[in-house]
Amino acid sequence: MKSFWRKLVERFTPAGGEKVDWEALLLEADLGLALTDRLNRLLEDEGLQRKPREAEERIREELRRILAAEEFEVASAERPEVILLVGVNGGGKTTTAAKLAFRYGQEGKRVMLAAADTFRAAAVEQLETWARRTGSLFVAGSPGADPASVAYRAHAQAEEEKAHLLIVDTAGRLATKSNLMLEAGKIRRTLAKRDPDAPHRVWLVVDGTVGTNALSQATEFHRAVGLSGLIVTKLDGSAKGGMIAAVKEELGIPTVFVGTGEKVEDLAPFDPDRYVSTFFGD
Ligand SMILES: Nc1nc2c(ncn2[C@@H]2O[C@H](COP(=O)(O)OP(=O)(O)O)[C@@H](O)[C@H]2O)c(=O)[nH]1
Ligand SMILES: [Mg+2]
Repeated sequence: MKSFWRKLVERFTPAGGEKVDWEALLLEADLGLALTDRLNRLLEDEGLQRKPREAEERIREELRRILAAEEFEVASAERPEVILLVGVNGGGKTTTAAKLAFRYGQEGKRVMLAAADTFRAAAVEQLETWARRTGSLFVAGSPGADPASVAYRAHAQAEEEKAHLLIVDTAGRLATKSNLMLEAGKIRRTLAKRDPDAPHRVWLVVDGTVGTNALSQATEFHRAVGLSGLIVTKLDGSAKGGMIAAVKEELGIPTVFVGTGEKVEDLAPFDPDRYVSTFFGD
């Protein structure tokens, strides 16, 4: 995330000391309608609209409050902990699956990657390569197989091989969102047949550069599959990252990790303090 906040403040502060157009500024920062509206009213109620420094401090305080940290530890349970990664194509699911495998592998966990994408051979190969590089176990279905059946079989194998963590990468047969959501829902229900607690986490992977479009993706996927967290990728680019606060405010879904590059190490647990500092370009 680059510092864009200062530029926005300049852009929305009229010459001659009139009041800053906070509403336009906050929307431009990708905070979404609901949060923008609430923050704007807050500034108004507290008489801070003409006090840019105090207003900024107040927004900062509010963002910190919204974004309380969410820790995720892989339990050393009897049965594998299952993470289901969902999202639209190109968002970074497969890369994120690899990054998570690398991260938990480093922590000494036995990780299995499952390619529940049986329609594009290249996608399966992509994940298999990552599995080899990260020293993870790997399961894929035969071409054309039902993704849910692949997930089911992967879970059985993860249990047999005593994996601590099973990461299920998904993709749709047709690249439409409704198809992706239907398939993700089916995978979710199928995994629950093997273990009523599985999947333990359903994380939506979104490209941070799409701005508040991430909020509509999260809304739709949440309705269809039920999300427990968000992973925002490509924050090394031009993304403003405001949607992280918007998604938490509107849907109550926390961001658990952020992606900051294409390498396996480029994944960090979401850190609200760091996020807020970066957001304001400190
Ligand atoms: N710069 C950058 N690129 C990323 C990041 N995460 C994924 N990518 C790239 O985004 C593209 C799509 O990623 P992929 O994992 O195949 O997306 P999927 O279709 O959701 O599985 C690839 O070229 C990745 O290298 C990130 O955090 N930063
Ligand atoms: Mg993929």
